Amino acid sequence: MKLYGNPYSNAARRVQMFCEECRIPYTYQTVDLTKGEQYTPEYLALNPNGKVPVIDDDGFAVWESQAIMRYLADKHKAHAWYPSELRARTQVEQWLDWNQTRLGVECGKIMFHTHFAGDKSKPEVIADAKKWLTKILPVMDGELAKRKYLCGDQPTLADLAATTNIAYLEMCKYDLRPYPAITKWYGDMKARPSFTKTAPQ
Ligand SMILES: N[C@@H](CCC(=O)N[C@@H](CS)C(=O)NCC(=O)O)C(=O)O
Repeated sequence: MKLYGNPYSNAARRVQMFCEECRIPYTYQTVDLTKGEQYTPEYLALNPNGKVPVIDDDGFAVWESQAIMRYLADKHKAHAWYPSELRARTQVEQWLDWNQTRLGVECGKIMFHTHFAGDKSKPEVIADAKKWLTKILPVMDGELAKRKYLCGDQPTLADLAATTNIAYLEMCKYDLRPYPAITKWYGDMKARPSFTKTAPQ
């Protein structure tokens, strides 16, 4: 399987972390987003969105990081990461959706306007995202105060996905100290070899 990603992409990183966690064999193809490699006809044939990640699994292309994770988890029967029991799976789905539609949106804005937008950086977008995070992060902190990981005693796909978004906040020197349960959880996730292995150099 070929994974097309970029080390600074939170979305690509969560897929790579999952491959590392489950020892799923993959070759990593770096897509240079600054050179527009995501818009070449060859790349767009794999992912018409012009974004990373995408996988090419023996001719089967899948894009959207969390869809890729689900596909790989089912394919490799990684039930601990993506349970088959209905309610346990639904909790993972719930946090994955929350990650994409709530947490990730604001973390992405902060990361882009802090590190990538250059002279197009908009401080007002960062300020607005930070305002939203004061509503979003307490939800996560409150739930993590009740259990070690988002869905229980063991990490799941949801923890990997959220970790790469919180890592964006750390790269932007966002102060997580007001959220002790997130801080503790993030420390645990960072201690995993899959986090170190996938860190941008
Ligand atoms: N929802 C998508 C997000 C993909 C995405 O936005 N990727 C960014 C990097 S994190 C990208 O490739 N940006 C390049 C561009 O927009 O030109 C996923 O989870 O896979």
